[in-house]
Amino acid sequence: MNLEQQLRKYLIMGSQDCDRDPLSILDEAIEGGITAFQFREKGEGSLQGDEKYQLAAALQQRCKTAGILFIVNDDVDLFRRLNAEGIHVGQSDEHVKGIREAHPDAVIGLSVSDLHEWENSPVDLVDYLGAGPVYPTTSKKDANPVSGTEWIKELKERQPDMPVVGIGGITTENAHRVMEAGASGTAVISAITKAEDIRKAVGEL
Ligand code: TZP
Ligand code: MG
Repeated sequence: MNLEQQLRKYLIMGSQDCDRDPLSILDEAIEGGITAFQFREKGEGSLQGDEKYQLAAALQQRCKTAGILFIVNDDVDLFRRLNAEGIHVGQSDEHVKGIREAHPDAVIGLSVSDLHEWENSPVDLVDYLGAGPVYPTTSKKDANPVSGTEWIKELKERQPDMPVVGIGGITTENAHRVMEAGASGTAVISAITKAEDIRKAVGEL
């Protein structure tokens, strides 16, 4: 699988997103057919320190066994300590240039919410872009204004060869619109973590 294919069904999750054991949620999502996983331990109720590390390491092991791309959100130290395949950063996170210099082979993802962010980002140094929030989301308290699927189209016009994943408020119902706009994949939290039947939800995405 190339990176674009790996980004197709992208689960983002931390313990704060889970009403039950994160490992069993990940297992069910893997059975359902996710292709990438991002460990995003962040916000109210999230784990810190060794608890965070232990959970990340356990989730990473599951991904390794299943052959699924494992990406760490934000935390460059954790990414290094785990020797993870990839890191996803936002606009305010540690600068992409330094990460790229130290880790030439890492998969680096960058969030861009609007043209101003895109113009001011080192987009040539990253491997994929996260575009959104495409729709309103309740999973991220400080989310930017909704960008709609138009933003994905615009990014693909500007950088046709750059894989883009849509993020924010994506459900089994609207995921097709994100793909039709040119995205390589859909990155979701609640559509999977809050699904009654996780395997089915991943299949429908
Ligand atoms: N970044 C932009 S929106 C978002 C993140 C991490 C949250 C996505 O969660 P959900 O539940 O899929 O809307
Ligand atoms: Mg961030």
